[in-house]
Order: sequence, then C-alpha cells, then structure tokens
Amino acid sequence: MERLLITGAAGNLGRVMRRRLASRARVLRLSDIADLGPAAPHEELMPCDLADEAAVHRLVAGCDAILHLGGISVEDRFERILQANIRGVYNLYEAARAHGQPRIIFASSNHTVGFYPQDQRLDATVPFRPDGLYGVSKCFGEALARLYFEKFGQETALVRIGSCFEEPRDHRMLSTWLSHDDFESLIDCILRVPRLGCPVIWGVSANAAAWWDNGAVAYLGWTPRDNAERFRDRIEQNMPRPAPDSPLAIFQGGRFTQDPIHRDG
Ligand code: NAI
Ligand code: 15L
Repeated sequence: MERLLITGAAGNLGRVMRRRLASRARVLRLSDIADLGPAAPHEELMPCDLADEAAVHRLVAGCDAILHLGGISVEDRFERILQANIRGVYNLYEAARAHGQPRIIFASSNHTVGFYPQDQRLDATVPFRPDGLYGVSKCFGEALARLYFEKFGQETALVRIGSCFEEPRDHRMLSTWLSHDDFESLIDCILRVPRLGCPVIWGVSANAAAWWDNGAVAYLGWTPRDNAERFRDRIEQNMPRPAPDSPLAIFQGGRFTQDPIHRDG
C-alpha cells in the first residue's frame, strides 16, 4: 500500500500502532491535535482537528486506508464529544467519499453496549446499550459507517475495542482485554481481506472469560492468540475484587456506567 493514515496517532494506541504498522505502507500519514514528535523517513505528519472539515479533506486525500483512532476516548462534556467524535467522524466519511473511499478501521468501543450484564454473551446483532455520551458517539460512528456502506459501498471495520493495553489492569479486563499483538493482527486481517463489508468486530483477545462472540466475522481469518487468564493470579493478588453488587462486577461497561452526564459550561 502507498499511504496509510492513522488518526489519533499521538494517543495511547496511536503511538503503539505508529511503531507496529511502520512496514504496512510506503508512507504512514500521522495525524492528531496533540504533538506527534519528529517524523521518521517513512512518515508524514499532518496535524489536524477532526472537527475542521476542510482540514480533514486534505488529510484523507491520497490515502489508501485509514486507521481512525482519533477523538475523545472516555466520558466527557457533550460539546467536546460533539466536535471530535460526531462532527469528526462525519467529516472523515465525507472526506473518504470525496477521495476514493479508502477502507476505514473505526475504533468503536465496548461502551456501545456497556449496560449489558457481564453474564450475558453478546454477538454482533445485539441492540446498542451505551453507557454514556462517549458510548453514544461510538454508536453514531457505527451508524454513520453503515449508512455510507449502504449508500456508497464504503467499507469499514467497526472494531468494538474492549480494553487495549499492555496488560489487563483489573478483574473486568480479564474479560475485555485486547493485546497489542492481537490488535495488530486484526488490523492486518482487515486490510488484507478481499471483501470487508461493514462488520461489527469485537476487539478482544482469546480470553477464557470473554463475553463476546466473533462467529460472524470468521471470514476475516483473524485468530487472536492472547488470553488474559495468564494475568489472573497477579490481578487477584494486587487488585481488590469488586463487590458483587458493584457496577464494576455487574455491567460490561464497568465504571463508565457510573459516570455522570458532564454538563457544558
Ligand atoms: P487516546 O485518548 O490516548 O487517543 C486519542 C487521540 O485522539 C489523542 O491523541 C487526542 O489528542 C486525539 N484527538 C482528540 N480529539 C481530537 C480532535 N478533535 N482532532 C484530532 N485528534 C483528536 O485514546 P486511545 O486509548 O489511544 O484510543 C484510541 C481510539 O480507540 C479512541 O477512539 C478510543 O475511543 C478507542 N478505544 C480505545 C480503547 C482502549 O482500550 N484503548 C477501548 C475502546 C475504544
Ligand atoms: C474505552 O472505550 C476507552 O477508550 C479506554 O480508555 C478503556 O477505558 C476501555 O474503553 C475499557 O472499557 O476498558
């Protein structure tokens, strides 16, 4: 591939994937509103606010695929979510439509379904149960992607990422953890599959305690290798087990279900 765009490239996952995906395209185009540091020879830096429509069009022009990690990644004030995650994703899809429809990997979230109980196994067909405005913005992104697929044939992988960190950090993440290796191999499968469509994919490793069923996307050929179970003893020793009546132990979205609606002002 000639040019792969990574939005949110200064963020936690952006920094990881900037390094890991270096060989996937001749040029990595990296974008964020935060500082991206110096560019390596194979990189081009294009700082851009996702809420700026004209800038997003310049950003997407000439790209063959997009890893869309940019935006607000936790619960926040509506105005901030509106600009980055709602206006931002609309700008991205309009820019993609104008510039050859590069395949998009959309970093959606488990917080689209955070109010499901932890004892319910979910497949990709369950209705949304977002656990905050952040989760609602990811539902919007998924719906917009589906609209652009049905209307224009724009392909998107809707990756509902669980918890993508170096290691699981608490009891809940024994179920939701996505290792960096497994996220990288998922990105490769998404970029390689001849026909992607617009599937919902649970971004989760092969955790023994996982809640999500990826049966519908077997055609991607993705086999996650990691299992959070190997961290269980360490978590049991170092982390207090949440009380059975705590949202941390009841809902898939964990503590996000307890966030207030942050008022603007
Ligand atoms: P992060 O917060 O570390 O990175 C997001 C980046 O987006 C930041 O560098 C930020 O400066 C940038 N950004 C925010 N507003 C922007 C705007 N208006 N214009 C341009 N850039 C803007 O988040 P992280 O953890 O790297 O996650 C990446 C993506 O994956 C996010 O979309 C997040 O919602 C999603 N995700 C991540 C999960 C995880 O476990 N890390 C779980 C589920 C979803
Ligand atoms: C998310 O959507 C967040 O972006 C990330 O920071 C984690 O908190 C993750 O979900 C999670 O649910 O663990």
